[in-house]
Amino acid sequence: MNRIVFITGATSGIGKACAEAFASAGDHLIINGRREERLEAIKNELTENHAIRVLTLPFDVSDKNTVFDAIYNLPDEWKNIDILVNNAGLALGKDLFNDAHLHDWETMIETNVTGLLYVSKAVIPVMIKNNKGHIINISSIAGDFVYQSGNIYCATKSAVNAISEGMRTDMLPHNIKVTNIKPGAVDTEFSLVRFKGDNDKAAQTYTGFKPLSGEDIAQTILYCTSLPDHVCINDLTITPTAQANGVYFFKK
Ligand code: NDP
Ligand code: 8X3
Repeated sequence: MNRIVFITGATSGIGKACAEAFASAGDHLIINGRREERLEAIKNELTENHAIRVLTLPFDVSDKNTVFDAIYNLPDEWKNIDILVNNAGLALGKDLFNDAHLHDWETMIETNVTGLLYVSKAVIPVMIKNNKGHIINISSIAGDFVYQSGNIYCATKSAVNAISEGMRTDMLPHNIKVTNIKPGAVDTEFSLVRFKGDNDKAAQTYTGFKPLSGEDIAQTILYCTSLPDHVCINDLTITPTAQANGVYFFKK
């Protein structure tokens, strides 16, 4: 569709699937993540298979100066971002409040909340100038349902819910849509990261039912961005059929 789509956390999972979905739709991509070699591989693959342009923008979303430098210094042909997908995020640990590590809490808050704010603050001026734009914030069902040992991860996603509402309200005069997506269990590298490389624990998260895939979420996001100008999906909860909410699953 020839739009410029900026996706944070595009090196795996939902973000990578978004890059593939938008590329298939003919959009041009700015892809971010910390793992530069993965970004380059994704760029090569997407530009080989689609008639689109891809710009890699490796940075840590929680590094304030780097975020603003990278976005303010985008080449002219990349400045007019149409869609921002604030996807970069993580859970670190699944520990009771009293056992959890402060450093894990800090990293989750800095990435899921502060990083999302930095990237948004840097991108919004151009959307205001253009009097159009669409920001997709990847929250989670965990922002609505606090489960045992989810504590601060859930808190960061509750914060994303509130931030989305605040953004949407304040961006009304500027014709900028804000869509808050709340997925349930999606089989990505999320649990591997959460359990710090423990493959068995990560795999247990998705046993006994069919989880969502990154592509399921990406196709939903693509749909949200394909609606007429006057239509905005504000909030969208999407779970596997075997998941009723943040805590109830039917597992075989
Ligand atoms: P993945 O671990 O597969 O992907 C996470 C992405 O975020 C990676 O590309 C990673 O890239 C990037 N990332 C992490 N930290 C940073 C950082 N500091 N700066 C820039 N990029 C970063 O997990 P998912 O695809 O599942 O997660 C994507 C989003 O979806 C997250 O916000 C997560 O909270 C949310 N979510 C996930 C669900 C699930 O069940 N999987 C359910 C609900 C929401 P790199 O390491 O290269 O920096
Ligand atoms: C990820 C979904 O339920 O593992 O946001 O927290 S959950």
